[in-house]
Amino acid sequence: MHPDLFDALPVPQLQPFRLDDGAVLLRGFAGSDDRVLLEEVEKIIAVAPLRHMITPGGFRMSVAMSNCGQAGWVSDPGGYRYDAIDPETGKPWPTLPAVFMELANRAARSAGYENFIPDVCLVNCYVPGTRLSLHQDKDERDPSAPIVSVSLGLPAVFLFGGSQRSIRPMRYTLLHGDIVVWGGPARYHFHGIAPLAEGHHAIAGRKRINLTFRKAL
Ligand code: MD3
Ligand code: FE
Repeated sequence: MHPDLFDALPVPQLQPFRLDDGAVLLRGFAGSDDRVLLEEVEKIIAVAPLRHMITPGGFRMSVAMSNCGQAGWVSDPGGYRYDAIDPETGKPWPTLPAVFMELANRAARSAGYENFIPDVCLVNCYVPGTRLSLHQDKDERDPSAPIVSVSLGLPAVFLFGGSQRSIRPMRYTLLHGDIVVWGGPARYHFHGIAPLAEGHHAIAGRKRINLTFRKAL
């Protein structure tokens, strides 16, 4: 059997795995919604194209990004912000698809967060070689709301550090269909993605898509 055929098999849902205080890994939680999710991503990026944003330090980000929802996360030489208008198109971001909302809400509930209603979904697109250096997510208004992240396509090595950059990160492989709910103290920990390895995924092809659902406004 060609190894890619395994990618199409459903991932069994294991026990929720505690990564840290407030951080829960739900293996394969999005596995049965994968095709619909990727179709919705295609529709989003047809309206709000993937782009490499520029950091406030002047560097072009390795990850290609887009957003949907009431606002989108944007970076430019002026800084980071959530903006209701996509600066590339001058138009509002596409709306959050119902299947996105429902999945994020169910995942948050499984991790103990009732009534999680995200207003933003950041879409990250990785190809082999793409990386995301260690950072904290601090641009969201409500610190009590978790972030829900959904991994699709090629596997990635997730780097999970601590409250200071100097703490050496743990490494976890995130697979197609995995969801992580980040709340509690872990919500503000440093994290990143190691350079994506070469590969091909049966459904997503030569890329990894990460969706992060946030209550940003
Ligand atoms: C831990 N994305 O978009 S998802 C990001 O795979 C981001 O694209 C990575 O970091 C990716 O900001 C990692 C997992 C994740 C997302 C948000 C977090 C982990 C987090 C916020 C706080 C702590
Ligand atoms: Fe992040």
